[in-house]
Amino acid sequence: MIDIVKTTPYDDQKMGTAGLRRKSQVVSQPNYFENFVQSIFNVINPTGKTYVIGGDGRFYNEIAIQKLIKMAAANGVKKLIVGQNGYLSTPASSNIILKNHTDGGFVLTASHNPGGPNGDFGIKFATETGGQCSNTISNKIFEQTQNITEYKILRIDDIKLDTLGIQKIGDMTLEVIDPIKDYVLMMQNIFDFSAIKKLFANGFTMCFDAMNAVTGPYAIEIFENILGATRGSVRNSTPKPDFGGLHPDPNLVYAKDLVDIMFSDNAPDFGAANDGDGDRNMILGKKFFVSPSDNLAILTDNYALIPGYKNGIYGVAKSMATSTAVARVAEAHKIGYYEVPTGWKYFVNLMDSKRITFCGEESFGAGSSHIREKDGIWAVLFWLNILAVTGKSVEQITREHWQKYNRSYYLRFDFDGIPTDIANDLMQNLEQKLPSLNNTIHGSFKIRLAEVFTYNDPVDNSSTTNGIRILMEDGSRIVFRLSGTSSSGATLRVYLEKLEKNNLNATPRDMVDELLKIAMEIAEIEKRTGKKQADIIT
Ligand code: VG1
Ligand code: CO
Repeated sequence: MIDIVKTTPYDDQKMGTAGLRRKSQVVSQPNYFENFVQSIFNVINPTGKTYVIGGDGRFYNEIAIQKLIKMAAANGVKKLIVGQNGYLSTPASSNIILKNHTDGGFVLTASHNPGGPNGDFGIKFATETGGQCSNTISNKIFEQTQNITEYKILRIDDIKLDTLGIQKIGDMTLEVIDPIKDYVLMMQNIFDFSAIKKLFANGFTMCFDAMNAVTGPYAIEIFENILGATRGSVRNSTPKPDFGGLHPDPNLVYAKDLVDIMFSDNAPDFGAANDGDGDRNMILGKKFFVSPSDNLAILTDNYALIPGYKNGIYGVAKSMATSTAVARVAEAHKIGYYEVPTGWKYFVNLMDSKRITFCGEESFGAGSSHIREKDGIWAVLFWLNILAVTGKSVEQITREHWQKYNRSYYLRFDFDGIPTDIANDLMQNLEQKLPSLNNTIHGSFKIRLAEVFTYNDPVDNSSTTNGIRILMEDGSRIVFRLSGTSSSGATLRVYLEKLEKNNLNATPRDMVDELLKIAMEIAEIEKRTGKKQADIIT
């Protein structure tokens, strides 16, 4: 029986950089999740359509997925494809959407944010493109959330999601699928699995940290079972609702155990980690870290070594805040190059129109047009493939890259938990100052251009502004943005890039120090936020 439940709006259901992300306690308020889901259904008119559903297994996933299935049935959805036990990584979900030509999908995740009752929960909504919905759609959904008065839900017992196969929920078909199988097939079609198998057979060692999140089972299957990495190469491999207390953000700060292993004397040859929903990656060599911006540049430069790309790539795109390392590679290979606002949704049109094949962000995200999301395990396999066919180490590959293309020293400084009005004022004040900054000299830097970044999408002609960039004459840059994924308060992100042609062996912190001082001063960070230094540096 369909229940029509009366409800009243919540005013905070606007999607950010990647879906809706809120404290678990906020999402579990009465009707909060239902309001948001019904608002999506009101916009997309789901009658007779097919959607994919999965999640990263975090706290509230089980409850949310039951609600979502019952609401889909009540709203006339024809078919749902659901990952077994409610699990699907974000990249696996994108693949299922595309492979089955479905009308879209839902991933229940707050991605790299912590989980648990005191952590965060979230929902990413994808369209038939396999990528997250555009701003136009998310604005329409927000409008619905502001006017919602009722939602529809099927009044039935909870649905069992542990057995593969097809069942009927009212008039709707529900298919529970293996979350891993199709993903593995896709990876086997891109990479040289036999070369990587040989690499492991010859004693190559790796440590992959799944951070108690969704990629554990994928990583065990691919790296250990299929490719033959030693048992135990994958750590923290069982998804847990609170990620075992870990913050599943694969960077030098939060993946500390892995970093300690990789910087110890008996480090394995290769290290990597993924985030909560499996779309981010961190790459490490023996006592060596590859910055995400360099990662994108290196993968792009080496595309021809990978079977799936050996016939050529269309082009490459990066988020504006990402370092310019990949721009130099694009120029050398004479391929298309684009800069978009932060967030994977901006890459989708470029991939669909065959303008780009690869894309990436400084926030540990890289991917290609095999799907419409970033893909953590894809990046790891890409490296394994490079290492297998070149016989070189991670460090060697990266150092040779710098020799060839110069080095963009790069760090991101996050100032967390700033009251929203203070953060907005800071950005506004900075914006007003921009014209007066052009051509001014600050220590050893001269500002060439200070501007609000505006992206004009070449496909749908939409225009989006995202952050402020200060470009120096020598190719160095300072970028300011407010985060669109924090679940409370505001996070100011300051991205610093120092371009170096000769000094290739310094530490990034030293190299960007002067830029940091300039950034602090221009944006009046200490005066306005009271913070003398960043909370997190990645
Ligand atoms: C952050 C990153 C951005 C990324 C987004 C979603 O957004 O900076 O590059 O696309 O998270 O990643 P923001 O607005 O907080 O800077 V995921 O892995 O959390 O979906
Ligand atoms: Co993620």
